Amino acid sequence: MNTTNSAALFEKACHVIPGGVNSPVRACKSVGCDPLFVAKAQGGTVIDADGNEFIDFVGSWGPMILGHGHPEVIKAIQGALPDGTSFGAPTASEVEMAELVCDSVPSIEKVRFVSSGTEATMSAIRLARGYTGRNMVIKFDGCYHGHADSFLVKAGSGVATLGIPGSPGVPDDIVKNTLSIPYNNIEVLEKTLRDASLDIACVIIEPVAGNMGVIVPDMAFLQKLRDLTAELGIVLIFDEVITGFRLALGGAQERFNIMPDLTCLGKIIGGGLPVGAYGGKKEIMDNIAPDGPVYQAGTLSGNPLAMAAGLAMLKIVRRPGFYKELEEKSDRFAERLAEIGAKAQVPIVLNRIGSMMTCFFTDAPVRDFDSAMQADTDRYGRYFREMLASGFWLAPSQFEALFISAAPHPGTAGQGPCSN
Ligand code: HOZ
Repeated sequence: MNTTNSAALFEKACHVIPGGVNSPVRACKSVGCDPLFVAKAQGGTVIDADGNEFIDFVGSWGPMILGHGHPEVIKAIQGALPDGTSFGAPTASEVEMAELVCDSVPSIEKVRFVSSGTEATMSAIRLARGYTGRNMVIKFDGCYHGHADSFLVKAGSGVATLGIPGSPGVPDDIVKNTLSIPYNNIEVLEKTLRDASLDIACVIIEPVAGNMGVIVPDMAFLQKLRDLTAELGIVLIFDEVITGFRLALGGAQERFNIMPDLTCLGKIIGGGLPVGAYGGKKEIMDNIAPDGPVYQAGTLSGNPLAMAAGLAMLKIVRRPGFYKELEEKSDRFAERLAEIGAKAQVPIVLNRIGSMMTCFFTDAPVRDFDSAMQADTDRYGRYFREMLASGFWLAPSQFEALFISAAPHPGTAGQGPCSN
């Protein structure tokens, strides 16, 4: 594969951008190669700066559930463009978008838009602290909630991929208010939440972990978490930045029928443009300024182009049959992957729910951060490089998810779900 242009761009980038990339996992360090630079993407295909074509299973780390450049999303952005790109004032489109989100996600009664998933999670814990008057945040080992100070304790995603224990620059005074406990462990959960000395404001969890590879929680664990937090007056936050509008229209909470108090969203709701959101019960959301004293703001929040893209995306995924068709497509893909894995005669555990999955190179079940970390990351690196050479664009880390999109497979004439 000719990668001359990508190599030259990376060389130039390293002089002016730390590590040559604007987000660490993109550097491909853990899979033993340099990054390819993307020139464009269309449907289920990504094309690099040298003209190499790949079938895309990253989908920009989750947002591109329709594939790239869906005509209705592009048309919506083009339609909004002549009217202006930012006003810093309310618009009709953000009201329509808020109505669609409240209507789609069962536990959300009111929603505030921000510009990224990180902003959504950091705002949600501030709100939970303001609402309860308590300080401590409980998270789970290997879950990743963006890069705000409070969350960089035993975090997944790039922090796990690069083997970084935490991060310099995060004051001890902040980290002491975050406690990370094992995912899927009911005993530790109950003991921790019942410890009154901890002054717990909230528990934040990925209701399906996607940042230590995909790990589906035991339903008994998730239900216990809901029951205990309700009993103890602790705010339960679902970080559905990945799972929102991915596992069902109403996200993991709809799929599992377990409702959090607050939900964080991102990725898919922006239709490929930068949008995050946090929402939940009116009683809690009404504490946000200007209605209440918990301050949170943003010049580009509810940006008109991003709202246009998000609205177009949500209107498509809300069409009848969208998630059923995506599920069936993902079933077929996972079956094929399992067959190939069986033939390869290497230890593989495939964790999957809906259109998100991870192939772990290990022979033991992967149900928490410790078991995920047992996976053979060198083997994943070899697998990644061989798949890339064969035309498959995968996440450059064992500790991420593979996403199936609704875009038609390249080379097939068929339409994706609800493409009309
Ligand atoms: N949440 C994504 C990782 N699972 C973000 C990718 C990145 O860090 O760039």
